[in-house]
Amino acid sequence: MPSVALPRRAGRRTDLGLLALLLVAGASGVLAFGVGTPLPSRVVAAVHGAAGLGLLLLVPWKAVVVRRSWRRTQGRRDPTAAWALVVLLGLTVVTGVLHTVAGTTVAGVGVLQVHVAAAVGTAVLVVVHAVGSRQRPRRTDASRRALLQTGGLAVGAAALWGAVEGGLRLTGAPGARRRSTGSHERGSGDPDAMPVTQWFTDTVPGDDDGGLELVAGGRTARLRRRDLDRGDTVEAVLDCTGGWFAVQEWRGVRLDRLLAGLDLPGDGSVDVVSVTGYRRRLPLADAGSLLLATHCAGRPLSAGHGAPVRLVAPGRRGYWWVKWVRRVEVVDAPWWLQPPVPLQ
Ligand code: HEM
Ligand code: HEM
Ligand SMILES: Nc1nc2c(c(=O)[nH]1)N[C@H]1C(S)=C(S)[C@@H](COP(=O)(O)O)O[C@H]1N2
Ligand SMILES: [Mo]
Repeated sequence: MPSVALPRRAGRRTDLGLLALLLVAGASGVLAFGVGTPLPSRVVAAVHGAAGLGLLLLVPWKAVVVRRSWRRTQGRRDPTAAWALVVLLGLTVVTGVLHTVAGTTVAGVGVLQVHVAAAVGTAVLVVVHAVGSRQRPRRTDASRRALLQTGGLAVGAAALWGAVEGGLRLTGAPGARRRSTGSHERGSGDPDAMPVTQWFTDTVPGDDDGGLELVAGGRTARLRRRDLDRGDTVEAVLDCTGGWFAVQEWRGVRLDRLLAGLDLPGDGSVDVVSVTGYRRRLPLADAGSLLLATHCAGRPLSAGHGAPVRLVAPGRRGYWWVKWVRRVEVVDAPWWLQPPVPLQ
């Protein structure tokens, strides 16, 4: 190709802009499942919303790239993968906004579950698409002009996010009352109205009153349910990554009180294991804020919500709140030595 030709791949910056926004949206989306405390979750959700909405700003430019590509290839390329990408990304954005504006389920479908599934599909297809089209960064991408364009895109994305937030407040849509994580309120103070949620494939077990095994320093103690209701109470937010939250008063025994007097490692962890095998490992240093709860809102836990006893982990997302706890074991291993999310 002669050197006087136009840049062979004009529209590169548009594509790289899309790629950057997708990377930020994907990373912040994953991060969103890991944060539960107000400030970090607000920042992550805002960055995520801005990056996701910012994609829309590039649609007019991308349309030029797409039209030119079609003219050039004249139907010689199979468009299926490109169309699948358009559809999946569209579904991702629409479900993201729908969850933000309206709530956790729409016509019985968990909007956020669809959102995450569509996002994963988008990620796979965009890698195939980007690798296939070989759109690489160049040295000139760090030019003053390119930096200004990047800044403009970031400002535009933030403005779009701000406009959505403002719109929610003006219209009083449910989204105006959502939590810092983006979750919508469901059944606060009323456990019967709170959803019963399993992380992945776990199921509510049948009646089990084998009690609780407490394993520490090579010794095992067996505790009955009534040994665990020691009147310690805490008000805490159960915030499910499915997109809902509830504030409840939980009652039972604080973990540090349960472990008092035992021979404990200085910086160990505690494995909290369900009768179903579902498990999470938490730092022993958190024991003062963790509760093994037998009651919620003054009533014994229902089977669905974790009877006879469940973990209450304030500030952590719902998947840490192990239900139907059968064993609590103090271990030397660090808490992060476990799958980042449960596997069942
Ligand atoms: C945000 C998601 C994206 C969507 C929905 C999308 C969609 C499309 C579509 C429909 C086409 C025209 C059909 C085709 O040539 O395959 C196209 C062309 C193209 N895309 Fe994307 N794209 C996206 C992101 C990207 C990214 C991240 C890159 C690279 C970093 C990229 C690079 C290209 C290139 C180079 C072409 C032109 C190919 C040619 O001229 O023949 N796209 N894109
Ligand atoms: C291709 C990747 C993704 C894109 C383009 C995307 C896009 C979006 C958009 C546009 C919104 C609405 C923002 C608003 O209206 O303010 C949203 C919300 C949300 N997304 Fe994503 N998303 C992606 C991946 C993910 C992933 C992987 C997760 C979680 C694992 C996730 C979790 C969420 C959550 C929790 C919200 C609600 C945030 C809030 O209400 O403020 N997203 N997403
Ligand atoms: N054993 C077990 N505990 C579990 C789960 C599970 O699937 N199995 N799901 C977790 C998730 S994802 C959430 S959001 C909360 C939901 O608690 P709830 O059903 O009482 O509302 O329980 C957590 N504890
Ligand atoms: Mo959850």
